[in-house]
Amino acid sequence: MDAKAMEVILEGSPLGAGLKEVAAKVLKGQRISPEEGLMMFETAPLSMLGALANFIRESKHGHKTYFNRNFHIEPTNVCVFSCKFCSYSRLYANREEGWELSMDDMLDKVKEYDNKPITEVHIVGGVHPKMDIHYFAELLRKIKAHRPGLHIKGFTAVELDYMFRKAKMTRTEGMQYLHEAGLDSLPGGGAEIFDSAIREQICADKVDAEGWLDIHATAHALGMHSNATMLYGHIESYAHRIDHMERLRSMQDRTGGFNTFIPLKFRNHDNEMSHVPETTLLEDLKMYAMARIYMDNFPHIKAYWPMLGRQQAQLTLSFGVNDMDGTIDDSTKIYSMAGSEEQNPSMTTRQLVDLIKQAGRQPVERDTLYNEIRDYSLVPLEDQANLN
Ligand code: V47
Ligand code: SF4
Repeated sequence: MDAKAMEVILEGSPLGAGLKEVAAKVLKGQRISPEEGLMMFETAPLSMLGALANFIRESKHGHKTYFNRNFHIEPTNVCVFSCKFCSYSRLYANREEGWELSMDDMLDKVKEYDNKPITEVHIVGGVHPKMDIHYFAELLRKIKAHRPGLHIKGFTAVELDYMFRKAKMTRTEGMQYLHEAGLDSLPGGGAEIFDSAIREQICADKVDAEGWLDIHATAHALGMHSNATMLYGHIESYAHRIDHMERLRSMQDRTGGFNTFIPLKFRNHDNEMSHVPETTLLEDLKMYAMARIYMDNFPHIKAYWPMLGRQQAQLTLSFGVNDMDGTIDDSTKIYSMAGSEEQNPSMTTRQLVDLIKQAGRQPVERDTLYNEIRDYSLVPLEDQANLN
């Protein structure tokens, strides 16, 4: 639907004047303020948010829905921090099963993909006191020596902050060192909710909002790209979500280095916040739609399908989302332990393509930086049968 048609529908709708005004701004491509964002969160019907978010998504990307072919390595589940929403911190506190992969284990994992058309490895894990920056630089060099073309997206700002401080390096020195060793970009984890009062209650001991933002700004200054996340649906309010998105949006105005915003739904299984109920599907769709509407300078909004489940991820494609992450092939535990929908998430290319097509969208394989690799709506059906 084009903007004109949407304006006509809005005009005849029973929405309040304030909401109609904000919706009209969105349709004209104008930025909404934090106050307007909060009003939308609090009062707008989901149908209106969905229509606006879908309008933006289709203006930016048409029906294109991106995914990549990637796999994850989780070096360890041991973590010195104690985030209350994390199933690892409970594990560590109880001295239950901790595990760590050796350098060879991790390289073997990379070698498993030797003849497969994978473009990215995503490395993220707990913060192990003995795995320092030099250890990880060595890992990066070895991966690059083995497969130079593989994009390495690795280490949350939480892991990096710990590594840099331990090595007594400035953020620029540390980032440069890892970048030279082979680190190409940063994933978006560790952001949680930036508000200090909420952070104090859910993840008091790890890097704060300013540190998280500064580490990403440091990467952007070196020409690296990164993602941003927000852990929502626990003890935060809509105002905290707006504050979080506002800080990211302002930083993006300055650096332009973020690729994707990924809202992460809080899952309450087996952690110290199990008493906090999880959000409903309606609330999740609202969150994705608001993310698309508010983050006007973020090119992409991603639904991380293992957390949401496949069918809900399909639904988000009509609520602003244009990226489905990847094939993943994940033997990692952080999400499955927290109660995510998928225990060992992995999809073949064929399954991902089908999932996107069933939702009426156009599947496009991308690399980490969103260069298009293959448009699967153009691949003949007989060739699609052989995708893996
Ligand atoms: O920061 C931990 C989250 C994040 C729970 O950049 C939980 O492409 C929900 O950021 N319920 C790490 N979430 C993962 C992450 C990520 C994932 C996929 C792709 C990308 C990307 C980034 O996992 C943590 C935290 O917010 N997390 N525990 C939980 N109970
Ligand atoms: Fe450690 Fe990350 Fe879990 Fe926090 S969320 S306890 S930093 S693994």
